[in-house]
Amino acid sequence: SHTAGQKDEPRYNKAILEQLKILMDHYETNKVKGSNEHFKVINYRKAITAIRALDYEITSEEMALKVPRVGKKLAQKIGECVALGRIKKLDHLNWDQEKSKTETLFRSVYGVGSEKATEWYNKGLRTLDDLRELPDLNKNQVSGLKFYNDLMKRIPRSEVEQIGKIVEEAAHKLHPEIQSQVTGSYRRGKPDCGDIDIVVARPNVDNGDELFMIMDHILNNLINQGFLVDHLSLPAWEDSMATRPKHFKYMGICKLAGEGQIHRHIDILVVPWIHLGAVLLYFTGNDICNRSMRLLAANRGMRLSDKGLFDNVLRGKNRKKVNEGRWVAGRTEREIFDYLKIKYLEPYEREC
Ligand code: DCP
Ligand code: MG
Ligand code: MN
Repeated sequence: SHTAGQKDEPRYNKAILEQLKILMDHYETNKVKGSNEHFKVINYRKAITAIRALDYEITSEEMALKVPRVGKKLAQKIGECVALGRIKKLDHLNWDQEKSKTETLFRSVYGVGSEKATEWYNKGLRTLDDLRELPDLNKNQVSGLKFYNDLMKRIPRSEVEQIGKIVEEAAHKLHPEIQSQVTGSYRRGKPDCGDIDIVVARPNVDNGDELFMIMDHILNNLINQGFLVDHLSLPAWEDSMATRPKHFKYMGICKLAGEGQIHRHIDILVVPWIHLGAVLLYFTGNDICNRSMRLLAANRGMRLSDKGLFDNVLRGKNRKKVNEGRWVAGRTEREIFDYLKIKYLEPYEREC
């Protein structure tokens, strides 16, 4: 998973933050796929971020309600915390602090999800060194553990830029017309990033063979110069029956040349020109913004994916779609916003 690096200890609202985090971890650990626990976790995360940014103490439920991202239910819990010293809900939970802490630690390793974390905890494993001795780790988990300390560190914008230039140069060496853009949290203007997300496309090229060749060339160049040091996931040629042109995704570990450089997680996408807007929109995020745009599209009988916006989507029972719909937008981001009839959001406005 992509976990942010350690933040400074908060100066204000310490108890509130601590207890909300415990509840959030509880819902994260116990969430059932597709249940509303998932949204609960998102709401908690948003509220915690907002409270962490405050430069004053919250002393009442009313004050809590005025904090952006804090809704009624959460404000009530915060009210309990300031009045009683403890959120009541915590007493009702079968809260196992060691279990939760350990599972959170395990989940912070690249390639480890909730199920694995629980399985390992139940087997009696407690530390990262315990995990390192497991004989059946997959390739991602091995790399995640090997580079754990480096990957936990945030990447300053200046370094993201340097890394972006290296990929762009490799692309331009093949053809100067090829475009390479850094997306993700960098494009949203964050001061530092968890990883580097790069989207590559060549004007008017949608053909899978050519896109695969572009990816292949860029990767070989980056491997040869010693920039890519480990691979998490290589682009593959599966799903040849797909109705839309294919995307190629690479995930790996890179490191800039020179002393004292840190291993970084890099994602590179090579995509059809016709889908570039949809990919930029998806890969710029953030994930919550993506989710609400998809929901908005669905509410209008449309479907939004990283391949574009589709209209006339037929849905049957349980809103299950029965056809793909007709592709109506996706060459540019603006096209998608326009078709959905919503105001264009600049990347830095997509912090939902
Ligand atoms: N994304 C998504 N849903 C996911 C994962 C990713 O919609 N489950 C989209 C939105 C993200 C983008 O892909 O913004 C890039 O994914 P990252 O995990 O790299 O997230 P960010 O770049 O936004 O943040 P970070 O700084 O942690 O890398
Ligand atoms: Mg990112
Ligand atoms: Mn990423």
